[in-house]
Amino acid sequence: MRTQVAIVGGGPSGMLLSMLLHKQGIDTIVLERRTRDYVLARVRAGVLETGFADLMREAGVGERMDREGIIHEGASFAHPGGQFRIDFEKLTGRHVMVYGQTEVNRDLFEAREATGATTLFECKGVKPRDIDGEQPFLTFLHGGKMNRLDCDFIVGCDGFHGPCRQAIPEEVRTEYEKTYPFGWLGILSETPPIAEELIYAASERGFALCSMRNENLSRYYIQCRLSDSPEDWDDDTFWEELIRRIPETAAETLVTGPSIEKSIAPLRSFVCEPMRWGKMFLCGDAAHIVPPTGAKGLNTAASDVHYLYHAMVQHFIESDSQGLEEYSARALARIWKTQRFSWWMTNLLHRFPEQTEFDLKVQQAELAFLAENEAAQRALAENYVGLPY
Ligand code: RFL
Ligand code: PHB
Repeated sequence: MRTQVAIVGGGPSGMLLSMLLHKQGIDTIVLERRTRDYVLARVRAGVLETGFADLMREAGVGERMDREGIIHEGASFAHPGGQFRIDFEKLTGRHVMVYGQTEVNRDLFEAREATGATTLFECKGVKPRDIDGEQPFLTFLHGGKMNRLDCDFIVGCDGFHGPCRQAIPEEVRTEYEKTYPFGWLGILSETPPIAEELIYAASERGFALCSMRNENLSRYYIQCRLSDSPEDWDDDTFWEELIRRIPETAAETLVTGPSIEKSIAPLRSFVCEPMRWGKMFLCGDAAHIVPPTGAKGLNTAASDVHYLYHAMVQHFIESDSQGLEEYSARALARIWKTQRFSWWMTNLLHRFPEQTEFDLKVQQAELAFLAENEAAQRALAENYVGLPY
């Protein structure tokens, strides 16, 4: 088998990149470890920056998103001192869109299938080879036999646990990591959302977030201990705890119901440098992870895709490799700003086990400042709607 760009991973990064390249006549093959159904069942991100939505449109996959996605012009922030709204549209002239990652992936799968391009599911033991040579290739088990895929470039869109980052020699790879002493317990329920906009709540009992997917599908999160498991939290206990963490006026409108999904995600900040080695490039969670507080994981994956897509087009169509040479540095410059914002939002809104009385007072003062200061609100809003590419 041979292709121009071999993409490892059929998550949103891999599928979006493959569709954009296909539109430009650049051939790709996507290798995915899981089944199609498994990938589509993973409940993850819900908030898309305008830049992400624009890329979906450019890839020719934006129609359902534009029909069913919900525009959010602001979000609410609650804390023990009160509640305030940040008006993204007024402060930045921009907004975000609520449209689930599951739907993004479904649209991308269906569009790619319609092109007839090859996506191989259930590929085992994918291994990038000769990435610092002239002829990179991948080996993998599929359909009961070993296969070889030759290509011009490999793109690792294989998420945090994938094999591509590990293929960069340890002596050239630097990994920056921060783990947080808590996780997020998330549930999905077929109930109407509590409010029209998201509510981020920094309560004395810990963080809570009220989000949504559509008018009859709600997504809620609460900060939990790392040692907790979803079985420790039956639905009633979850709703009781959520109610204690959100403002009373909001709690009065909460419609509870059985959860249809429940999972715990640990919080982590992580960056791998460089994001290119020889003929292999990393995109999305394969190279970086943010804590979900700023809703930036999927959106940062999209900015990588943007830079790499344009660099590939420049290479294959204009025979100019400068964009590829600059990819890692350009992507990392934006990633670090997003890392800073996600880390800051996480510190602002969570309770930390080691927090001193001084730390708490500073946190409260920061929330009070944000509640009343337009410049501070604008800084949050500009990051939340997405920094320019
Ligand atoms: P993914 O989605 O992890 O996809 C990687 C794909 O690679 C496959 N793979 C392999 N394929 C072949 N061979 C191998 N050896 C392989 N190993 C792995 C995997 O099966 C998978 O299909 O990475 P990608 O495409 O870079 O996308 C990143 C996003 O999924 C992620 O950043 C977001 O979900 C993060 N995130 C959020 N991001 C946002 O922008 N806004 C949000 O509101 C938001 N909320 C969230 C989130 C992540 C969460 N969790 C569960 C971590 C909320 C949560 C709870
Ligand atoms: C979500 O709806 O899953 C979501 C929304 C906002 C975040 C994180 C997750 O900051």
